[in-house]
Amino acid sequence: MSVPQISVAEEAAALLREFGIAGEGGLVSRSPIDGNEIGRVTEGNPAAACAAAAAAFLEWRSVPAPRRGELVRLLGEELRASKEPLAQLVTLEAGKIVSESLGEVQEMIDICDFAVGLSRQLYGLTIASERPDHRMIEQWHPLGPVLVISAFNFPVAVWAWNAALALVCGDPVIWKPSEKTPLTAEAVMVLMRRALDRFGDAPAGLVQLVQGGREIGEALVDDPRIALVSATGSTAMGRAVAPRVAARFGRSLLELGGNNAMIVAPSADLELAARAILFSAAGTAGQRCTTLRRLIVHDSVAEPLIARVRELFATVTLGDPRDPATLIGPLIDCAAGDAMERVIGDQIECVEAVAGGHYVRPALVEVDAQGGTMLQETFAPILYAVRYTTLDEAIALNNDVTQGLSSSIFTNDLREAERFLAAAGSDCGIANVNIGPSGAEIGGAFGGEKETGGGRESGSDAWRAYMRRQTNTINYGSDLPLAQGVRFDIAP
Ligand code: UN1
Repeated sequence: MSVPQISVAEEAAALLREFGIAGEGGLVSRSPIDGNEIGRVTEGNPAAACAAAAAAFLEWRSVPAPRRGELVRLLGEELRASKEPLAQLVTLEAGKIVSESLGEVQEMIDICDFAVGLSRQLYGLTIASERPDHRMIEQWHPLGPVLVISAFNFPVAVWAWNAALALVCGDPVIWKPSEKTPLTAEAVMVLMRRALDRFGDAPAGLVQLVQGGREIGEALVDDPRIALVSATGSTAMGRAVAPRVAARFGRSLLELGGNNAMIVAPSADLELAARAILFSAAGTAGQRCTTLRRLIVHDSVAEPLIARVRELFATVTLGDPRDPATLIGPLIDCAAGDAMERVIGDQIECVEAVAGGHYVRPALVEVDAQGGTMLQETFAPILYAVRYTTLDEAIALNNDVTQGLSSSIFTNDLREAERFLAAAGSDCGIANVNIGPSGAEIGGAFGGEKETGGGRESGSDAWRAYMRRQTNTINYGSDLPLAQGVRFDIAP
């Protein structure tokens, strides 16, 4: 396969036809590949969406969970059947290379499979009661409508992480995608509607898409009918969203900025580390929340490792993400290029890959000490490298940022690896050994600490955020003993 001969706009038009999307409306989508318009969508109505979701909840919460799982199983089938065209649209609208776009749709399929199994495993506890002839249990009930706010960089997978879990947990879903990637959201909704049609009797308003900008997002965030706001994006966005949700005592699940580090220790396999650095620092043009942004390298191996990374950065193929030879596609837009330039100045190397797109070579910036712009998350392929002498110092550097999403260590020394994973080691939600900080599987809980927001999505027991916990005490005796031995007897 090589780069299609047809233009980005023509390819997008063909894909939209294939999905049956009109591509009309007041909101414009542009491809980062060449900056051209590839379609339009219509702005949504937040109040109407919340009303429909609240009505759907009253029905969906009483559908047995394994039956709810059947809907997610059908969604997984639709995603399998349309994996390629959906991935092509992700490439056109988000600028990812085809392999990563296919991987993103695979991540959707994986979470559907996970959620189907989960629909039979929403387990509560049986708890020992201190009172005779009493039984205590804990149950998990559906929570209510869930709002999913997603970012451009994972325009479809992050919705699926949330929607697949929310649906089996008994919650309707409203999706407010990034304004930069509205068409992929429309395509996912087409597949969702096919699954809903095959399912048959799901309530109207169970899964909705509300397109729009900040004001639309704010109206949804403020609506008291939304029980959970699951928001993925920058720390600044989270800082705006979280207090609004808290003010109405709503629940939020935040997956915000990262400033992820990799420690490379003296015993590390340097070639393995260099390959992991290339993928995690430069892949997706540095636009993952899990992107490697800080390399903390031991003095004794710094020179050869940095030289090898420089070589890889200098030769990695940049270009049209539709070309299978390309490893690095464009930045999402001009503003992303400007942000990179503000941070590294004339060290930025722009590449004229496709006219109208913003293509930049990954940059490695060596620093003597951690500080300044290295503490920020700039959504671009900038890797800072700093040297260390002791592991304690390296771990302190790893932790000495305001974000706490992902981290990794390359070492063949068991003691070092375990110290990195221990309580006094990495303070991040994700800590890896001999792999980079990005590219997580769906089976684990995904998210991080500090300014990353504290939320966990995807695997493990992340489903609990989408349900309400209820503690039940049942008395099957003929007395009324009180807890803690309290006496409250009435005269006979
Ligand atoms: C994100 O960038 O918001 O671990 C999510 C990863 C991907 C998900 C990234 N599975 O890099």
